[in-house]
Amino acid sequence: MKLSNEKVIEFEENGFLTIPKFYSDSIVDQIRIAATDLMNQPNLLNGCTKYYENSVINANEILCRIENFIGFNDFYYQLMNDPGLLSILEVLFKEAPVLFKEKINYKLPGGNPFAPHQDAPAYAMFDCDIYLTVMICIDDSAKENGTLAFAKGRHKEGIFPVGETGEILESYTREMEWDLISLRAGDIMIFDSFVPHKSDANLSEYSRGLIFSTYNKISFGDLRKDYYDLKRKHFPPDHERDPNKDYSLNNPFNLANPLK
Ligand SMILES: O=C(O)CCC(=O)C(=O)O
Repeated sequence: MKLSNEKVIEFEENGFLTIPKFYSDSIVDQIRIAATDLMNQPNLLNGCTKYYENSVINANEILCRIENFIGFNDFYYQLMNDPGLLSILEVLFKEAPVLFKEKINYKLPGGNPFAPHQDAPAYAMFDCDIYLTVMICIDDSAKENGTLAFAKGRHKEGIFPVGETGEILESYTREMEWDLISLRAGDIMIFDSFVPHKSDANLSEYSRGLIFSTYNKISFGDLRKDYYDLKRKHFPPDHERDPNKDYSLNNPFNLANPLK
């Protein structure tokens, strides 16, 4: 698929763009099966990383996110390195992209909100100028199940001041106009690392699974392994944690997240 000039302009003006029905129903089925498969994987030392949250509707601990899984799942490796997808990112970057990180946010019923944030401060340990994230909808994503809202056009203002969990200060978010983005399974959205975004809790009975694959420009190098080595050290999954350490505050690897 070739990105039209209108889409490129939309992206430059808003900090994001959407492409409806990027994946066919049969690919969406495969994406969903692979996501369920990962969800059911046991927590292994040095395996893919699972993070949990406390449900907002009952006392349960529920799976929030899986990261660092393409080494364990060839289907997702191919999906995220698909030449058609990479060629779209190349138009936006004006040079070739390389995968930086990947995650699935399952947002199961009871999943928490995400505070308003920009992604750029979460990747500030590297000196890339910008990152692009492709968000793939596994499920329909709407207000009821906690879809994302974006502050259109506010990606042009650099990094906003943040509090101790990495959330943009309320004195700034209050002034922003938030565009709630409803999407269908199979749609994709691409956004840059400076556009502020947030999401509400999932108070519905339907999951809101979204896959996020983030890329940097190849001229900054292939940083994925370095990123995940650092992340494992500073924000390991539960079963690899030091029980005497607090990982929650001022941690770029746990920025504006509801993760435990
Ligand atoms: O999944 C969501 O609701 C929010 C995603 C997000 O902004 C993040 O993971 O940083």
